Amino acid sequence: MKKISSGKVREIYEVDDDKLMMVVSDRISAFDVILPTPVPDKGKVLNRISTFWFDYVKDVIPNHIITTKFEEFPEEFQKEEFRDRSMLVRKLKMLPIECIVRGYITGSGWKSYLETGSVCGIKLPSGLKESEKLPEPIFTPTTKAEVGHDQNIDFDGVCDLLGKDLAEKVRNKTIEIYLKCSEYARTKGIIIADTKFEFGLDENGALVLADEVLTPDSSRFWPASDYEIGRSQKSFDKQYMRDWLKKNNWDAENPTPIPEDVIQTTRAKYIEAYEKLTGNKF
Ligand code: Q0Z
Repeated sequence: MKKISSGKVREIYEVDDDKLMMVVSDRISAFDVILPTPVPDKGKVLNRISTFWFDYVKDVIPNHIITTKFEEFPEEFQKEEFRDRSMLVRKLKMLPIECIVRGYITGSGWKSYLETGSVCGIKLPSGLKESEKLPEPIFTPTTKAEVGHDQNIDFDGVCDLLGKDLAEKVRNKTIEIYLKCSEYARTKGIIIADTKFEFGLDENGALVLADEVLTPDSSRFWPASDYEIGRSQKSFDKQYMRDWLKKNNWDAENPTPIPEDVIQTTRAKYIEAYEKLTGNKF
């Protein structure tokens, strides 16, 4: 099996000329490093969340999924390590941008707003408070850096890379998908503050939603019950882990194992997010 790309948490294998296998591990990152102890079932939960959203927006945008069923995987991928955590997908020509959309002003967007009043060339109203809901979601794309941090670009930068027609389509779809899904998630007690989509083009040149969609790894999920303007928000999934790492001065240079109760509490949060969003038992 040929591994073509390895992220911190996920892996992609080449299947043939037009198919890829995406595999989601149980690894978890916090403060930008992979922790030494995996969270059991995290990969399965994230794969199911992503699958749920691909289906939820299938009338807005086609997606890259061929199958998520183990029995339908190519024989060489029918190994237990791939079961329930993998997707067979169409190989696309990926667009060279990350389509970030923000419904709330936080993180690097908040930093940019404080410094310039704008994010990716979009002027925002004055007087916004940290974590405040924006009047409407904003498209704040980045270019994919091979090494180091992705770079913010404005809409004209996207037009230079994709051409005006495709740039407008990608921006409009990004906002439409985010609005539909974040409004739904809000009714289930979860605020999706921001997220990142990746798109590709298929063999006919059609725009297709790819990668993972609206998981806690690609998005900021906040518990709606704790939301308050004017401060940073608690992470739905990682707060307990982050608090423990901080309290214990956990050091990535000396990566001691994470205690079982911290892992189990974190596992339960991923499962809770899945069950709240989908109404299904994990
Ligand atoms: C997505 C990534 C991951 C590391 C390549 N359908 C597709 N066609 C072509 N390329 C991709 C996809 Cl999803 C593709 N990535 C991002 C995913 C591990 C990097 F699981 N890279």
